[in-house]
Amino acid sequence: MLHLQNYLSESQQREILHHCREIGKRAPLFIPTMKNRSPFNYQMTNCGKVGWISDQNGYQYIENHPVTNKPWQPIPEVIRNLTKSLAAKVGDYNFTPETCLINYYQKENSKLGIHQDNTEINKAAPIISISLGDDGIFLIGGKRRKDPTKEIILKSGDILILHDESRMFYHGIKGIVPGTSNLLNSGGRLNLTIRQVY
Ligand SMILES: O=C(O)CCC(=O)C(=O)O
Ligand SMILES: [Mn+2]
Repeated sequence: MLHLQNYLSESQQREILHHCREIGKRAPLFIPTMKNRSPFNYQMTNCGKVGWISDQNGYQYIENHPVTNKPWQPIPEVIRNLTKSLAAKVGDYNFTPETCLINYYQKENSKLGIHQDNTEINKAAPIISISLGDDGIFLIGGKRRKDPTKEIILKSGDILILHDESRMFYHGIKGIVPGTSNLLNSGGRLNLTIRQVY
C-alpha cells in the first residue's frame, strides 16, 4: 500500500473537483442499495467506460447510469494522466484507467463497511484513490475479513494506492470528520477510485 500525503496541490484538487461537478450534472449522485435493498450510507456516481454500482442484483460494472440510463461520461484527461503516472510509481504496470467511482460522504454518519474490491476481472492492476474534502477515517486490514485493521486518516489531496499484496486487502471508511476541509462548499468528503476492470 502506498499512501501519498498531501500529494495534490490545492489547484489540482480544485481542478478535479470541478470535473466531478461537471460529471455530476450529467450523471447525478445516487444512493445505491445492497441485494436486500438496504441503502448505502453515502452517494455515488461514476465516469469511464463502465461504472461500479450495487443493486438487488449485487455488485456489478455497467455501461449506463442506473437512473438516467445514459452512458457514463469519459474519465477527464487530467485524472487519466495522473493515475497512469501514479501506477508507474508502484510497478511496471501498463495501467489503463477504465472506471472512476466517485463516492460522496456528506453526513457525519456516512460510512462504508469493511469489504474487498473484487468485482474487477483484473485483480492485478493497482487501485488508485484520490481524497478531496473532509478527512476520511480509512480502515485497512489484510487478505482475510477477520484480520486486524488499522486506521489511516485520508486528507484532502491524499492519494492511496492498493497494489501487489494490498490489492486484495479488506478496507472501509469508518466515518468522516466534518469541518476539516473547506474545499467542498457543501462539506463532506469525495473519494475517487480509479480502476482497471478488464
Ligand atoms: O472512500 C474511500 O476512501 C474508499 C472507497 C472504497 O473503498 C470503495 O468505494 O470501494
Ligand atoms: Mn473499496
